[in-house]
Amino acid sequence: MSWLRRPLASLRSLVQPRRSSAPGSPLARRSSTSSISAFMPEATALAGVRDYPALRQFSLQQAERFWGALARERLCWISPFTTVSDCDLALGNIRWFEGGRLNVSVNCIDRHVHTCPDRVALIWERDEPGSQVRITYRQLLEMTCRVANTLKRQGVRKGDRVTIYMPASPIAVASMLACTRIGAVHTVVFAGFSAEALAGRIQDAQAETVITTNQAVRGGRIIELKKTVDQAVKMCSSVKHVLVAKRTENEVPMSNIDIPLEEEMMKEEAFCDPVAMESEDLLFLLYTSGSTGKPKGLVHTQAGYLLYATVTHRYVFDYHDGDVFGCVADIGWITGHSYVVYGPLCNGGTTVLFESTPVYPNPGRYWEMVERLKINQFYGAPTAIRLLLKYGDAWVKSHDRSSLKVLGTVGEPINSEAWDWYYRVVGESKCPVMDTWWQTETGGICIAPHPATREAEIVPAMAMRPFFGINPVLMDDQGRKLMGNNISGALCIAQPWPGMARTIYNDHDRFVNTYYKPYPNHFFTGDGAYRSEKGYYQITGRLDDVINISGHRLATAEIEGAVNLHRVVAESAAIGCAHEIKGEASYVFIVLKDGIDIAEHIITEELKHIVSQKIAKYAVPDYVQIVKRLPKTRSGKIMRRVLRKIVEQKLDELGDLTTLDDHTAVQEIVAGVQGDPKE
Ligand code: 7RM
Repeated sequence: MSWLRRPLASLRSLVQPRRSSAPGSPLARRSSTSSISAFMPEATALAGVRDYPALRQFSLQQAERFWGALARERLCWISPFTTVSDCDLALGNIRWFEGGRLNVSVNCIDRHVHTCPDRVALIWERDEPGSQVRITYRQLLEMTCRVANTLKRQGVRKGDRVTIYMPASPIAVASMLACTRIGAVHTVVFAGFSAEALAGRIQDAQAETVITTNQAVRGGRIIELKKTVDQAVKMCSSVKHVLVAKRTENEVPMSNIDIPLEEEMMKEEAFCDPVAMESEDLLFLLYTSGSTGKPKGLVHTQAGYLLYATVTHRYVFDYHDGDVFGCVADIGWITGHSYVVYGPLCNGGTTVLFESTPVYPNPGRYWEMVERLKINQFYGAPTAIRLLLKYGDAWVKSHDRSSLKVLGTVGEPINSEAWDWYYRVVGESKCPVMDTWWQTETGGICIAPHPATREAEIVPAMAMRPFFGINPVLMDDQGRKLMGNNISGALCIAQPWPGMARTIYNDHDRFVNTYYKPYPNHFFTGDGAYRSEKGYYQITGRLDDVINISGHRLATAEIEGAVNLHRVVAESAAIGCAHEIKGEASYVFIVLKDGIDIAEHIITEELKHIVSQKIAKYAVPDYVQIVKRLPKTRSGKIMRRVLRKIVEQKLDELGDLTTLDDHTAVQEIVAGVQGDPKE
């Protein structure tokens, strides 16, 4: 079956004329009025959509009709929306599908229970290989309703924030969906974050309820999740209840605010009425790093986010009914939200919840799982692929991967060697590789090789084509739009799409300043990109002080904030440097306080400990170098660009040093780096 025909046919049905009306005719023009009932009859009218380029053009030029038709067809509404979109990018005001009401959990569960109650919704791939658990849509509905009723009994109401600190598991997914059922706002915190990082996010969200598990199990080891929550909750006066699910049989200390989740939910009814939510009501907050030391809680809302996750899941991965979708991201990241939970479930799919690591119990884990679960689409991170490549082909080839149809990567640039290995060895040159570019802010995939025809070329290690409705532009330093091809610039998106973030929780000014001020009337992504001779996009990396370690975002300011807490550190500068497996690692320069003498290897260990306590293990610096002073401008700004070039040993590319205050700083650091035995 051709990849092209089915999805194109079904998408095309959305834009097929019901009454003939060429774009631009009076009938078509009326469709731009704000009332959905006025343009509904001809919303789907479009002459001349014969291929993907035409459909893409339609999605951009008649975005309202395109998204309106999709929203009506793909989502199940309690009451219909009256406007498709109402956006003002200059002010960062973004609204989609207003007037409409729906419930996300109904879209992700109930409607599939009506059509196929015994279809498997979740396959929980537990840490212990071979011990997977399957949950049907019927079972997921019951679990979700019981958790929802438990939350209600604890006093959780529409709009309340609930922090979820759990490993990937059915109860975690049921907890997210339970929030959506009653209109609570979930904020999932990656269960690898430290107590302090968790506390900061609970405080910012002013969450009164936390859901966690007694322990977690990963790579054969027990992780004391509940203990971390206990430490965090001590710093958070807002928290009234902690619901504790059991991942292991081990007992953990329970206090008077702790509630055993499974025990309580079994006392509740197995059905809970879904709350009708407005399209623009909050769905979830998800914290991500910006360029300051304070992570920002990006806000996603109900209908637009859900629609975008659903549509991108279906078309980028060519997902069909009955396929088993295996996204190995953790639910604590946006990838887990959009492509483990919301996209696949809204499409009535079967989605894998991966609890383990790529190397447990051995480096064949992913492919043994692909064989055992018959996974059709596999979506992972370049860092894991680079790691597995090092272990050799035998771990892959000893497993039957004939179920695989599409491969995907996300989170960071993939180098050609890793891309090639993924394509040739893992996919046996039969599966297209989707290098998908997107962000927490974009809600779903924005640039990926598909949608395109099956026959269309895929250039290795390139995200390539904007998704329907996505209009990327490149800007120069002066904020001028760069025309033509074979050019690089700041990646912006020129027109709104339903999945984009609506604000930063409690800080709309920061939202506008970060994303909408730099290039007026455009969403600024923070990334640089190259547009090739043929018009394809390749992401070149962050333009701000955000680094990307193993696909996880981190601000250099966050690392510095933790490092500066050490009693002997006077000041510090963190930068990202290339790392074979992690993509980037952090390299920290420190200046010691006057009169302090400490060996570099000792302070390195102490700083690693602090960073892991304050942020997370993945954030610990790989290198620490003591320097006498940092290169600064005369106005006192640290010149990280200079530090990066020194570490990359590109001394001839130090660039303009006219603003540098003290040239000896650079000479000293160069001497230190070059003499560094670690290099
Ligand atoms: C989905 C996710 C977003 C940042 C983004 C980029 C980088 C993501 C790619 C990529 C090169 C890719 N959300 N990034 N995908 N860089 N190629 N295919 O990762 O909010 O956590 O990170 O990640 O810098 O801005 S995120």
